[in-house]
Amino acid sequence: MPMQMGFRWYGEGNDNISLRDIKQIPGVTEIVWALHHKMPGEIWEKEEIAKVKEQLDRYGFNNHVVESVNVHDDIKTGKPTRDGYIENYKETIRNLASYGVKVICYNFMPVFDWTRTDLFHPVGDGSTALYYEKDKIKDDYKAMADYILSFTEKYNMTFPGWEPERMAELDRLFGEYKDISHEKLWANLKYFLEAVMPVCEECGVKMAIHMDDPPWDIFGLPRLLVNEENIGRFLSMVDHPCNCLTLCSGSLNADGRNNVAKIIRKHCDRIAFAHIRNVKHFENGDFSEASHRDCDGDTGILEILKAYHECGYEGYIRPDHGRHLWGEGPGTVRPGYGLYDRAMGIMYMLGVWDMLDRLSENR
Ligand code: DNO
Repeated sequence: MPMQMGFRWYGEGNDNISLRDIKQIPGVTEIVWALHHKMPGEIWEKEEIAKVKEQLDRYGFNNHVVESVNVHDDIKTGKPTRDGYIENYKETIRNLASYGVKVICYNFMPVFDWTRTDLFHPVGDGSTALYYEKDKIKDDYKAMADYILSFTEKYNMTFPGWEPERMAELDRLFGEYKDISHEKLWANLKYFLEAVMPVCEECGVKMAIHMDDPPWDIFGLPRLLVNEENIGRFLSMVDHPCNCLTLCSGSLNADGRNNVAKIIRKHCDRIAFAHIRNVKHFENGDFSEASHRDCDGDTGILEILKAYHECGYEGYIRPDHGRHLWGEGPGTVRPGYGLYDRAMGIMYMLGVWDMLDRLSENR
């Protein structure tokens, strides 16, 4: 079985890109989906899951990968209320599994999910891409949240992990993380995973943690999934076949010291979901996202695909963020999630993969 190609879709009425459009991209069998109206901690009900499955079935797409079921902050901070939220999470896992879901992507980043300072930064060829200006992410977390929320409000588009309800309470949230050191966060992650692993095993679901993006502490908040050493610690901390990774090449390689291909070769059996994205670094520490073509960035896309191929990777894969092209921009697409560049990314990856198949047959 080859790797299985997916495309992230925000759902009916919530994404300007339709399943009909996605159907025309060669090689896509998986829709990476979520119930985006759900707040962290809420149970995903069977009827809601069934509805999405029906929509995907109509186009012959699989619903095997969910991105994300977000984890409630009380679980991350280890509050006494966490047990109730963990019970809800288990119920969600059972409900998803009963409709065929196999992989659940999630993250354990405090307060903020992915963080960028410019959502539509000119790349230089007329397109725009997500951009990170290091000096802007210092202490003023409110300014950054306001910038992101100004988009969500203006264009009536919510971004996962940036729920306005949570962002409205930033001071309270930061207060709750005040005493959460890296070690406490590790312990809370372990507690959560040990609680859900038996349900995953019983249902045949893999939990696939997303890398922290960017892979370093921001605004004094600890981040864990940041490098090879910590990935190793994570996997051995809960050494269970259902405790897996969403290995996001772009998130990891925002720190140019991370060699993603090496990490793949080391942990391929525990990678359930691969996000492929290319990043271009600037000398001052800023970075821009780039097309999937190897030479357009510094992430080493060819070596990464070669590593997956050599390991016989059979898991799920998707192009991650793309640039915004040909009229795509604020209001028409979610930042990073236009149609065209992600579709081209898929064709690039499949081209490389097909050739690797051919070369290995001839060997
Ligand atoms: C960004 C995404 C992340 C990812 C979550 C997983 O575009 O890669 O938001 O979905 O971190 O929980």
